[in-house]
Amino acid sequence: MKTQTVAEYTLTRLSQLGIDRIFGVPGDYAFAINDAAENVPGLEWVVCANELNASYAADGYARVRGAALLTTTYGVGELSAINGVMGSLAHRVPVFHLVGMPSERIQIQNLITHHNIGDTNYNRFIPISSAAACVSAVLTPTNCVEELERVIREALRQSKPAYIVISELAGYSPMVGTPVTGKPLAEIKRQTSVPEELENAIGSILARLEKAKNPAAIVTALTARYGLRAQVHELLGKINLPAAIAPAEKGSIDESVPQFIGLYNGNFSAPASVQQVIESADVLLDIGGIVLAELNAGLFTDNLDPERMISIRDNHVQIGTKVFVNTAIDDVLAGLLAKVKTRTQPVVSEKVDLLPLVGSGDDKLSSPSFYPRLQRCLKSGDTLLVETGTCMMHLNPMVLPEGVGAEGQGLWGSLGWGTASTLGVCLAKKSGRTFMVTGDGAHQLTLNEIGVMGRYGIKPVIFVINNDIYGVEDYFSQRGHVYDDLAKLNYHLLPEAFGCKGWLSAKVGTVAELEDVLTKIEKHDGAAYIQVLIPESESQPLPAEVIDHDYKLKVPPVG
Ligand SMILES: Cc1ncc(C[n+]2csc(CCOP(=O)(O)OP(=O)(O)O)c2C)c(N)n1
Ligand SMILES: [Mg+2]
Repeated sequence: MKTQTVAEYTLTRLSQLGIDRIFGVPGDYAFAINDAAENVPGLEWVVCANELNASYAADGYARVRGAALLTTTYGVGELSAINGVMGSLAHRVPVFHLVGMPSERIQIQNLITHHNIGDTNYNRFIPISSAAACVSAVLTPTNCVEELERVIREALRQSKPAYIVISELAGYSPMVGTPVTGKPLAEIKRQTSVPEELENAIGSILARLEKAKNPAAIVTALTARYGLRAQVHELLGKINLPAAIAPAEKGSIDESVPQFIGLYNGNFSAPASVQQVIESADVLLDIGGIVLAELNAGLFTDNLDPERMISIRDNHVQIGTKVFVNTAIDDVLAGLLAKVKTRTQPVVSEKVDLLPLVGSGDDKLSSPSFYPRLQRCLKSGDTLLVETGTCMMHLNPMVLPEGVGAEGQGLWGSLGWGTASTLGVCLAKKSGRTFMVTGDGAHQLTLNEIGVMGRYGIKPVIFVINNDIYGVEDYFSQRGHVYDDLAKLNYHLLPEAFGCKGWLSAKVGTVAELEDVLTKIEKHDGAAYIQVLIPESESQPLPAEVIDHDYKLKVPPVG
């Protein structure tokens, strides 16, 4: 058999994780990678509209499949992708970012090349791109076998992106050494425990739970990143304690399980009673390790007593001031499942219900009339993507029906992620539909990915919330700034302009129009793209004291 090139070997090895698509934009320094992506069996190119979109799409794909491939070219390409890869780092999504660079023959002769700034510092971009990764490597024919194993192990262990540079020359050179054949992601043990620490951690958690009178749980997205959704559900069922999610963790658990009580978000919890259940719990099991960023903590109105918290993170457990290290999250959950006593006390909570249907007929659409109707469209197997903007304030508290997943970017919050990540989620999902809700401003950042969606024949259901402004900014600033006004686009015409075939496209401004189009979507075997007119006046500033508390700009009171 012909020896594979370094680029072919790299892509073959990475695809063995269960990755069948590579997102990116080609470029001359990356041709070896680009060609390999075309030739490696089982791998398909997804040529995106730009590198930022490609990075968001890879992020979306990895959230479903567990890992993704992204390729960009030297300098101009990789720098454009950094925002998206940094979002993957924040949300603990393993994206392998492969970049081509000028060949060693150019480097050794000190030749000046394009995509640099007119000097011969070829390594300028390596630290910049590496900053968005937990591990990086420059692959050569002689180090690629070893280095690739290190990079894969570390990216999966930490569940974070990896940055891999392959020069054009190295990429086309035959690899040296014995190729490794890897296992699919689901079969890989990602974290390893030190048995004594693990045993002590599990013992301490059990002791705390045994004494607890009113325990509760918060589940975070990290559990899903490590493929532990099923174990979390099993554990919740066994301990039978009220469980909430925070905004950035939307989709971490099935919201139809009897233990689910709603959204914990400090003073903005929904239903409001969730705040009391979580904050007054004598033991709070924090499964995954909540990140108390302000948007995940009710604009810093959270009140979680660290003494009463048990945080199970990817490789450590913290119980008050006790810390156990090298405790793999899967081992901790398995140990708890095996040993924890089944609790039979009923979960007492306010029933979380479907949102009430508001408005009818010719009534102008509003958020209260739109979201309940969207909620009723979602079915088991569907995924809802939540873009940053006012839509997330409606979608995060909205209870999802059984079997409906959700993804959002509630920590990194980069506008435009929703539209482009839809491409990746759709291509990664093997069944079920993908719904995406975006504001018009966010959509304008990445809407050129619609053409790519049409090209690859995916069938998302997209709602563009058209209020003609960067609405959420009005929540945090005074209304009426010129910088919050948007160019007014005929969004519903875009699928056609972008060459999408068989897309159901419409503009809806009344309840009747919305209901009509939702009925059509139900019967339509194809993508749907709906421009939803929502009045600008819905965006209103938050009370001044809430904003002051959030921004912490005011001088603190004396005493
Ligand atoms: C890349 C990026 N640029 C700017 C921002 C700041 N930002 C946060 S929300 C927002 C407005 C969102 O407006 P839109 O998408 O129209 O949603 P709306 O709130 O109007 O529903 C802006 C500009 C951001 N989060 N990300
Ligand atoms: Mg808007």
